[in-house]
Amino acid sequence: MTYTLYGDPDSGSFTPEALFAMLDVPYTLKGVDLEKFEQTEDPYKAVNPMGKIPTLILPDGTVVTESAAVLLTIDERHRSAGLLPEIGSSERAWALRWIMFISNNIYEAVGRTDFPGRYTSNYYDKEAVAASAKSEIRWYWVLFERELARRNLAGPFAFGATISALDVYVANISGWENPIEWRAPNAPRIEALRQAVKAHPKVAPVWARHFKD
Ligand SMILES: N[C@@H](CCC(=O)N[C@@H](CS)C(=O)NCC(=O)O)C(=O)O
Repeated sequence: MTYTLYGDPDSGSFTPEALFAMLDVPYTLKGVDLEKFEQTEDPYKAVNPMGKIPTLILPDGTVVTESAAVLLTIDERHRSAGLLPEIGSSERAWALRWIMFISNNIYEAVGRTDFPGRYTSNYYDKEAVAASAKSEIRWYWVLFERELARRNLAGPFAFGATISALDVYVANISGWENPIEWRAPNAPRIEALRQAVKAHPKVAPVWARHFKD
């Protein structure tokens, strides 16, 4: 039995797919076409009643939803690969802080830009809902950019020269609502990190399946 991952191109399933590629761990990928709204229908709703991807099924059948939980589960089950710093270390606490920051704030706000109609009963408010979520997203990335600047490591990754699961997660989500024209001047460290993740030899083919830039 191997892992099963539910995902779609240009979605949050990039992170677990890239981590499995880095680890050389086999998994079965099951497509959930977001454009066809398959996430809102059975049989997928029976797997994840929230109707969102990614969802990871462990070899024993346990269902793991929520991108941060999926990422941490992969790290814990392949600990020797060092996808994140050692359990109990301060560096890991720093990584956990920003993984949760991205998951709780940025990924949440991306949902508001993608589906603004879910957040207002007034059809004419939809554009305003999406616009305010977009500026929130950018503000959150500026906060992370400032944090990278404060640490002032050589880069290109969050921990320096070595890629981590946090980098993969940042690269995954930082492209949404933020074209290169915004990223380059406003978040140059995040952009450098993103380009380094994209260029990682094991991640590059996964990137090509998901993203255009
Ligand atoms: N809190 C969830 C959010 C996942 C999420 O919003 N995924 C998007 C794709 S990137 C999705 O499935 N959207 C479909 C929908 O909301 O209908 C997580 O961290 O995994």
